[in-house]
Amino acid sequence: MIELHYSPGNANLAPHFILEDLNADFHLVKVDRSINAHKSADYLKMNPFGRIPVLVDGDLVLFEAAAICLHLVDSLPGNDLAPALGTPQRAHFYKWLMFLTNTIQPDVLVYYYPDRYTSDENGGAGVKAAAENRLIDYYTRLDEHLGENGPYLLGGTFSAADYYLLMVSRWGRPLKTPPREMKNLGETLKLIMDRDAVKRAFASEDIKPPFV
Ligand SMILES: N[C@@H](CCC(=O)N[C@@H](CS)C(=O)NCC(=O)O)C(=O)O
Repeated sequence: MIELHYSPGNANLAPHFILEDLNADFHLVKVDRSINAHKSADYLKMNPFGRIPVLVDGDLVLFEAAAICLHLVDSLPGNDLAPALGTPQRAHFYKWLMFLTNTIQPDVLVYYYPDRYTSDENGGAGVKAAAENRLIDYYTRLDEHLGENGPYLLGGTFSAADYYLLMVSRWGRPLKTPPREMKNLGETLKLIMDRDAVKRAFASEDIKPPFV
């Protein structure tokens, strides 16, 4: 059985949505962040970077949320969460997933942990403000894309990248212009949150509304 090591609302959410969507045989293993369990010797054997999530699938131990998502859509049978290999749509699927994980996700970390990104003890506020502006700009570009080519990242076709979009948009809740308030992105988030898989994942991670 697949194991997903998680902490509520962390980067495990997108893999969790996929597991729920595909009715996979899996269970959740909670990582107790209050005691830094993700820095324990046992956890570091699975992910030497001490980050959440980790997926264990038989002999395979995998970290990096986007890699886990790709592994799940590649390996779990009977799913249409990614376009066919080798097609232009598949290429766009990779593009959006990589944009979300390579561009938005790192700046979310800068926004939440600005002191890690400066050696100036008074520098955190400026680092955070700059990250906030970059994030709002990225979400705004996504909003424009969805206005022209929505309602999903791949147009009319829902994909696992949309689950990733919901995860990273949730993290934008405290921004001065949050993703939920953007016209097209806000509508897309509502559509994604209407899926049973999302409702089940939020419930089992004990995440309460407002979700975005
Ligand atoms: N690129 C990694 C980032 C994972 C990550 O930063 N996870 C956060 C939680 S959302 C974490 O483990 N934070 C704990 C820490 O930084 O000590 C991924 O996508 O899996």
